[in-house]
Amino acid sequence: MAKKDLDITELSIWNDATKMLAKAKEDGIETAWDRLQQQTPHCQFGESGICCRICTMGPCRITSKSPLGVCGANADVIVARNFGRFITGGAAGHSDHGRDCIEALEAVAQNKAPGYTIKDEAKLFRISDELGIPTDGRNALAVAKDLALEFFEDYGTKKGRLAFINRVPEKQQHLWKELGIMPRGVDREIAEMMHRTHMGCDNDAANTMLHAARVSLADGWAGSMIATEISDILFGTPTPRKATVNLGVIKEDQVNILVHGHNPIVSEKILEAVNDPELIAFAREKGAAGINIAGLCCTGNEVMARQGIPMAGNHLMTELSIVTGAVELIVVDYQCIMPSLVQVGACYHTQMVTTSDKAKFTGAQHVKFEMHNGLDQAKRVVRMAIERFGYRDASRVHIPCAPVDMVTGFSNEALLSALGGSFDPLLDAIKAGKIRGVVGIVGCNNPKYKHDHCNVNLARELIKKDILVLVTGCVTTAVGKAGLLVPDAISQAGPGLKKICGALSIPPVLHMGSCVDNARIMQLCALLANKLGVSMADLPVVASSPEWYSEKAATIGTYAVASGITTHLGHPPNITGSKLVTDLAVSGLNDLVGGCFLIEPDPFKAAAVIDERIISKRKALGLTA
Ligand code: XCC
Ligand code: SF4
Repeated sequence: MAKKDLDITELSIWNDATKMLAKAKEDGIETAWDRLQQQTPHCQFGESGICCRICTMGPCRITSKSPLGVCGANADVIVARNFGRFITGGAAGHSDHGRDCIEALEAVAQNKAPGYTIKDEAKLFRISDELGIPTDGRNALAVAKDLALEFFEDYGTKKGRLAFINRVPEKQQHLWKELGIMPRGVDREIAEMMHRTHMGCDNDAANTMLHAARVSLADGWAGSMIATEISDILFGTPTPRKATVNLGVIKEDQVNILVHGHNPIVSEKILEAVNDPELIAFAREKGAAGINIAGLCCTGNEVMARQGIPMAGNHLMTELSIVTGAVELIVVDYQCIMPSLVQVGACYHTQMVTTSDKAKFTGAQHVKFEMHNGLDQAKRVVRMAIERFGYRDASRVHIPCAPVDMVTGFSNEALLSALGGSFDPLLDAIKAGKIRGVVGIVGCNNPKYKHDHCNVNLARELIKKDILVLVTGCVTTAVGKAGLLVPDAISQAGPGLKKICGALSIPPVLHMGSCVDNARIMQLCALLANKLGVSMADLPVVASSPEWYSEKAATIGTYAVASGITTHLGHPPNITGSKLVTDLAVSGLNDLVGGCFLIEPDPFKAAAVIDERIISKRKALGLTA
């Protein structure tokens, strides 16, 4: 069936995106939006979660005429199993990234990682103290070795207890024990979900859903949290700094290298290589004014939050960044990298380079990064980019706009120091109703929505209501482009938020990092709950992922909910084929863990629903609405 032409102006709220979409069309390039159209309408069985492919007596699809799979599994069981595996995919992604960070820390501790160092020794000692690792009179590398070992044990089956569990308020810990969802170890919960969802195991949907919560908690309070803390130790804890955002950060007269993926271990070395005087001289020889590095997605968030590296775009901008015709090379690690980038790159002169054996792409060049050769490999990649500059066709270059300013780098440490060394002023502001609540808006883009429409408008609506907004992941780029990540944005905030942020000279929307850095938001909530002596579920805090797409985003939402924080999603996961599972997600969980999912695609309505939640939490704490 012939599809009608897409109306480009309806696909994104951004000029840089629509201009590049028009250019893509001219250049004959297919994008995610085109392919979405080809895939629409989606398979209803898949969309509602009632297709089971777990064994070869099937695949089975549930209909009114065939309500049971061959084995006798009903829609509830099938939906819960599919959701369980979905969450497990996300937890595995974050947590394996965390494991790579532990291996990096260990290699540094063993002097096997030339060029990598411990940038934040104070944090290394602080966290080691927190976890009971002796630090007195010991050198940093010895402590780092013990810390790496402590974290490795979080992945095993033997210890049975997460290193950071003491960060979780006691009320939550008690509840998790009661419900049997206290996470014991990252790999254990992940493997157990795969076991439970094998044919003939966990055939009680609610029980499977509880284990999904447990898997997600192992991600939030171990896998992701470890990734964040080690990245800070190795590359520095983010502090507020200026950066710029949108496709305008790509420079017409320079060699442009984009870093994409999630783990800063690769991108930090590329950044170092880009500043190498020899390579800069080589770039000049080739006729470029210099070498420019910019980020995409979460690796972009990592190097932006720590080093102020400009951000070219979020998930749906990755293909479009190549369409500028000015990108010599994209170097990736893993996660959220569209395989189409290889083909789009081939339409220009853009080289795609992969670096992890976990994420090879047919058609891309593989330059394997390991801890012992990181900087050398980075230099090789930068050299390749410089060589590509000679193949650029100037007549096909179009950089569609000028970059927008933003401020990044609000780690909890940075927030604490902005507040003068104590979270009390933040709590006082919340109690006084100047800041009525806090909402973390996180996650992705999805071509099913007008690109960034929900991400941006939800943030705008919330700050108007004196709600402090924290962002991570691809939402960062959206609100950054909208001008919400600068102190001047307080002009768009309600009077209370305006006053507080104005006094502190901070934006009303704070960038806290990448997706694994949602662990920072969890830690902040735990700190606030502990200070108030309440459970995390009592806080006037809500999470949101308006335009999410990935398994990881669903896992983040689930660990937030399981930690007591109600989470708004623009659309439900593929669970609507089971009333039992859907009811559990959107209300039943509330009685169990103190939080549940709210589903609302419209950002303006979502802001109202989120606000209602915040009002009810405030009232329950005896505060004014
Ligand atoms: Fe991926 Fe982290 Fe989503 Fe962006 S926000 S599309 S998961 S890069 Ni995590
Ligand atoms: Fe069908 Fe049951 Fe096999 Fe799933 S596990 S494919 S429902 S027979």
